[in-house]
Amino acid sequence: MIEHSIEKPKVIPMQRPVDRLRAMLERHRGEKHVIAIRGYPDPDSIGSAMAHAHICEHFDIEPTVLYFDDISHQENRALVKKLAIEMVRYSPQVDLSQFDRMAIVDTQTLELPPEVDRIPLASVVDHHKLQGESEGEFIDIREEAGSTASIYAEYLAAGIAPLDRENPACAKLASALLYGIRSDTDDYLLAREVDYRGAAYLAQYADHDLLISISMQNISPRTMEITQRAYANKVIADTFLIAGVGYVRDDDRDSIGQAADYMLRREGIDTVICYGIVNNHFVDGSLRTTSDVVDPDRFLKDLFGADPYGVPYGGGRSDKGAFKIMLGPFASCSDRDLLWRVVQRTVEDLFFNKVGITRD
Ligand SMILES: [Mn+2]
Repeated sequence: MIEHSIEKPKVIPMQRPVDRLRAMLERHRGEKHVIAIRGYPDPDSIGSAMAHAHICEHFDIEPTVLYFDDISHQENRALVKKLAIEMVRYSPQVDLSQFDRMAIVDTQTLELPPEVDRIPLASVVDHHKLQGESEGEFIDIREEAGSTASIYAEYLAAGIAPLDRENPACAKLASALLYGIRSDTDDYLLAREVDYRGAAYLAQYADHDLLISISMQNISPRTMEITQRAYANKVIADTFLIAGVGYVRDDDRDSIGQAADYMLRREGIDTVICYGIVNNHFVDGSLRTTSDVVDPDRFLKDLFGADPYGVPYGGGRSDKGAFKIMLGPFASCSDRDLLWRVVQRTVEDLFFNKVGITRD
């Protein structure tokens, strides 16, 4: 008889992320934390920040949600207004010395003003591609999640800070998170298990009439006009479509992405890049793809490279990406048409070169 010596497997206690988050927040009871939203607030980052604030309050931590760029999409403005979300727009007048720690949601890389960057990092919760080592006491980065809101829904479902059906603030929070999941997963087309689980939990608490009224926001005339310009300027190469929309005001920056969404629906097209000069200062663009072979993150990093500090001009996730290139002193060019033509020509050249098609 052969005896197998059976080694007992070592039991390594696997701590769930929610337990690690709880332990981190326990350590900081009584503090003031700032929750930073990087870039333009979108439903996912807004909902996640609200959830983080709600959880902080449960641990006797006073939260402040801080954002840096204007809320430009009309749906996002409706979200903030209808949910009466309290957020502070950053300005040098905001007294940052009052904050003990900072949490960042829906991003890992901080492009924050240095005075904000100095605040010790308590947590990083995100679903974008891992950007290398993040420092922070608590880190939960899950590329398999369709939204950061789904990760926060998981914490809430695990009971870290209970939701109360009778409390209107909880209904608003659940609605915001649900909206974040829906928005980042393109109406659940890209949703994975964690997103559906989060949505199923939140659905019990959300205000569904409110959600409908937010989604019914109309397309602004300016977005339609920018989409029209994109359509007029489009260049099609194989299954790619690239369209420059010229000069765009800062407030309408989101229209570039919306124009790209719209163009992607054209039959025979699987990848779209729309771009324009925003606020007279930078080239801003959006990439949308349904292609199996185009990885927006790699595509944009290859296309535009990085600045002298190694920070890439663009990046993204599986189905979309964005880029931003400062014009620097070129912004002062007195001939706006000429400047636009230079930008357009350069972006198109880089693009055609990358996809291996020669311009005729
Ligand atoms: Mn997100």
